[in-house]
Amino acid sequence: MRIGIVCYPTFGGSGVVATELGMALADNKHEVHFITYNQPVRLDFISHNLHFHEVTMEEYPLFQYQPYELALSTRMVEVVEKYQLEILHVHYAIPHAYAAYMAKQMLKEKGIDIKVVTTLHGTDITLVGSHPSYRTAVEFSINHSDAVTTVSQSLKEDTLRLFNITNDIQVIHNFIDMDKYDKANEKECQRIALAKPNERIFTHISNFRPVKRVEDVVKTFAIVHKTVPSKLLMVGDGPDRRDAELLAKTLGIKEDVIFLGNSSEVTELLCYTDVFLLPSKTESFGFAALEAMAAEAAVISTNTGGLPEVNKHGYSGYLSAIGDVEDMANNALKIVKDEATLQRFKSNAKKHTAQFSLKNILPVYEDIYKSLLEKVS
Ligand code: GMT
Repeated sequence: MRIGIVCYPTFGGSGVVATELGMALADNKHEVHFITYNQPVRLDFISHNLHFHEVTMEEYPLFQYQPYELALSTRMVEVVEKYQLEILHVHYAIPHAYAAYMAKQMLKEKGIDIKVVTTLHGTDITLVGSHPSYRTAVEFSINHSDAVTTVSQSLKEDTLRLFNITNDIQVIHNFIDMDKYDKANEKECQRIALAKPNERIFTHISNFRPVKRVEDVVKTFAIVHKTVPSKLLMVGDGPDRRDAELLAKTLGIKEDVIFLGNSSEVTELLCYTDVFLLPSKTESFGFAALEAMAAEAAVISTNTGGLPEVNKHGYSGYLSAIGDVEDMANNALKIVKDEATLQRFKSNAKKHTAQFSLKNILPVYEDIYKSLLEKVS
């Protein structure tokens, strides 16, 4: 099939999932075209069946805000026509689903029936999408997509609760390419570069936005650090990074909290990790936690949104109420208290990711595309 993928090209979960999906589809002999404003960060190669089309914008002094969705829908029309795409798979409703609807209408005028699949990722529904400034347009574009998917059951329920949805929604969990992690696990992990042999390594990866509650990461770690020699790796960048750095200093643990900034070497960094911390306020799925589990890290997270669908309480890690750093720290201490318990949680975490394996999830997306192409409109 010839498939266009529209996503944010950044380190955010939706862009990462969309890029991994596109690369896996290309591996499976489909022709994949990414349409976005930059080459996606995880797209590390372009091949004969994997293409990238940049969306460019014309600056004009009258515009206080650049009309990105206009440029995006124009580019979608061009690429669909030029490469005879059959499917447009847009990730994150705002503004991608809306722009895809416009592209679909423009293509219809030219006698082309492009099928639009919208995958909802989380904040496009829970935080931003349901805001009165966007709600009507988001609801319209969900209802006018040819197929709609959410990355968790919890996000489906949120979507049905927050919008008046007349379309079907299929839940397709985020996935992981187990082979990639198995290969990474085979490599020798140079832990000693970051921590002493007796130290436990905790990791947090995010875009450091308020929804991630990065200060809770530092507070949780500070409690654990009092009794267990340990290091905290903070991977990513964003508005709350500075506050987290200041908090680590105030709590007197600055030397053991390492801020690494954004990284494309997530698999390599996760190989050091014993426990992954994700104390988010809301999380439709928690792809970062799934990646950590695939790299054999136990997970301490909140029990919000789709996290209970990913992290199994008492098995792959523990779930706590939002903001309850004492509980998160106590749970972390239960995991790292002795080597045997830690190894059991780490291995359970890895086992639990099997149900999210690319091998299981990719055919589900392919089936959606196929069934749309079989439909006569
Ligand atoms: O978590 C973020 O801030 C990034 C955001 C995104 O859209 O890029 O992530 C969302 O999509 C991910 C992939 O499906 C999910 O794993 C994240 O849970 C979800 N984030 C939230 O719901 C806050």
